[in-house]
Amino acid sequence: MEKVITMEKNEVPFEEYLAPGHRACTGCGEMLAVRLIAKTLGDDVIIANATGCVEIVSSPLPTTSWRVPWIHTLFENTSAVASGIEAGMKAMTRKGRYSRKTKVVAMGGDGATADIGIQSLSGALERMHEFIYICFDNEAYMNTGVQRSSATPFGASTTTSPAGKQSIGQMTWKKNLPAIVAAHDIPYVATACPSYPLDMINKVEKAMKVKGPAYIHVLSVCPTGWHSQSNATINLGRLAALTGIFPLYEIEQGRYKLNVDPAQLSPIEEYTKLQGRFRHLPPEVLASIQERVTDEYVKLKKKAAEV
Ligand SMILES: Cc1ncc(C[n+]2csc(CCOP(=O)(O)OP(=O)(O)O)c2C)c(N)n1
Repeated sequence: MEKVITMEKNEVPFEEYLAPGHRACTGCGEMLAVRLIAKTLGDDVIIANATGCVEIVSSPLPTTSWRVPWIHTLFENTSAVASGIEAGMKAMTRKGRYSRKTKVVAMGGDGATADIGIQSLSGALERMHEFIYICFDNEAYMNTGVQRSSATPFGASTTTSPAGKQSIGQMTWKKNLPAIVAAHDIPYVATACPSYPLDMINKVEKAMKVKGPAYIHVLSVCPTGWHSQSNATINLGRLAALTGIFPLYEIEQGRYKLNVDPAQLSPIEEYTKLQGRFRHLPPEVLASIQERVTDEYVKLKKKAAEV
């Protein structure tokens, strides 16, 4: 059987590198993304995985769902571990003791990436290590009980930004991590979502060919933390792109390209009304979120129009 079936054939690679039987919640968008990404990466890969949902559900001792080399890392050092593996392989190749082109991949949640591990990520990007960093963004610290992160969207209720008489939920706007990563001038940055599986696979394939660091930011719908129906996961991922709340785009050598660009954005309520974390929001707050989303989308479109 052919190893990697490319986008042109509109098919998904057949092999499974994430075994069935992991312990993710029903309807987890993140594990769907991990499975598709693992299929695309293939077996010549070493994965450094920060603590978080992906790590916890895939490696309860003494078992593992991983069929490829995989190491559990700390939040703070995931990108440093990946850097070390890549540098070590390079040195061994130079000495003629290693001849494979093994891909090094680092993975972490939004807490691991945008908050606790951002320093080692920034260092690895600045040193231009040849690795792929994938952030699985479920928009909170989910495995520890839905605490807010800097990637939690404005207005979302979490256990540490609870909606109530004193607060409308998260009071800050979602940190724009792809923009922070892009500021390192690395060759490839993309956003993706498993609701658009072929687009996501295509981006992983591109990232694998990059000389230097590549970064993919994956929106990972989380029914447990978002208080959404488990069968709404795929639809929510689509609505995130169609409302402009989570636009799908890539930045290749500094050039922006929108991958899903509807003629008209859907109103954000189509997305927010399906999630309990936004249920408390009054119309005026929803209107201000709508305004911000539209403004940000216009800015992104302008960047994509630049040649
Ligand atoms: C330095 C450090 N701080 C805090 C923790 C506790 N902790 C374990 S998992 C986790 C949340 C991780 O959130 P995220 O990276 O978004 O991953 P998710 O669980 O949502 O997949 C935290 C805070 C820790 N293990 N190490």
